[in-house]
Amino acid sequence: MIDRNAPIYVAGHRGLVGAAIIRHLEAEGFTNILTATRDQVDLRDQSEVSHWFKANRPRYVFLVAGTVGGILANSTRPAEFIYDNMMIHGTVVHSAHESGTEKLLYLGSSCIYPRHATQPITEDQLLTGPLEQTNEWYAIAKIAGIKLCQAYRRQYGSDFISAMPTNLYGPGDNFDLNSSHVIPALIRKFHDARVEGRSEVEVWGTGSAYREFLHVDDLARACLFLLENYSDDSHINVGTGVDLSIRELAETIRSIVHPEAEIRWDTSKPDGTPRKLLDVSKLRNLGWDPTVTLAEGLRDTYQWFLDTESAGGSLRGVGTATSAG
Ligand code: GFB
Repeated sequence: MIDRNAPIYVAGHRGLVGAAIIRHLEAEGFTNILTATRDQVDLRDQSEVSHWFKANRPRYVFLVAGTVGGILANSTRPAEFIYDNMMIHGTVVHSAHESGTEKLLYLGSSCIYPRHATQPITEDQLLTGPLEQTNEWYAIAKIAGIKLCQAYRRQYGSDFISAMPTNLYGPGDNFDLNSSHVIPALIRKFHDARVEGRSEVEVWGTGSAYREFLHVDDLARACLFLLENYSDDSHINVGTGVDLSIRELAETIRSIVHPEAEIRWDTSKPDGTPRKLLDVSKLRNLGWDPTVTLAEGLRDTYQWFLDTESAGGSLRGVGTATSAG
């Protein structure tokens, strides 16, 4: 077990994932959690990051910062997605090495795998075929992050590990329709239609794409579990091992938020990758399993949306260069 008093840095603490990791670390009794806002450190700037690491010397690091977004943001903002993420991965990994960080966990994404990967996707399918075009910029940056960790491990013996989560959702998500992922987008669309007395809700694509979803609190548990129990050159998948079609997802969210609504499919919008179900046997064999079902997680996320909206809080997440999840 990691010493609960050791300095542990969460890069990206205001994002969906980072905020969930902070909640989990606090619940686990960590007393020395380090964070830095974008005003304090621009994670794309090597000199700022090096300076911060030298001053704070974290013993452990969760590298969960990045510019993130759904299918539309990925396809329309390719420069931000590749530049911000490549820079952030590079500066943080390098500074962690320079300042003697004992262990670092880097978080990637299931979009690193080829568009036509064999399902469920095992870790060894990385770099075996062409990527999905709607998110290849982000995927290339995420693959570079894995390779960075491997390179520092090989050349310097750094204990830097990589976890590849499936699609995430949960409290603290981004509900802005131009940049969000599908779950917050559909919660927002069905909710707004109900409140405004509309019965028709537009959902993108054909509904035939399949996606696997992991609640962010489960991901946070998995991240700490891996930091404490995993040390290897190879990245490791993190998911539930179960997926569903976007049509089934839309119907499930409709039943929770606005059961009378009718769904209209906007087929001018892309489906993206047809399926990306992760093979999670490697993680299961280490003894980790998710705990939140999709039905529970969707209810919990909708409740968070309602509570935050009525309290006047932010529903836009933090899709910026230092703090997204
Ligand atoms: O969540 P999403 O944007 O991410 O879209 P991806 C998942 C599926 O939901 C796609 C459909 O088939 C979308 O067409 N969808 C339906 C919608 N209605 C909506 C809507 O209103 N908003 C959104 N956003 N989708 C992202 C990647 O891909 O997943 C990233 O772009 C990253 O690189 C992330 O890997 C986890 O799964 O398609």
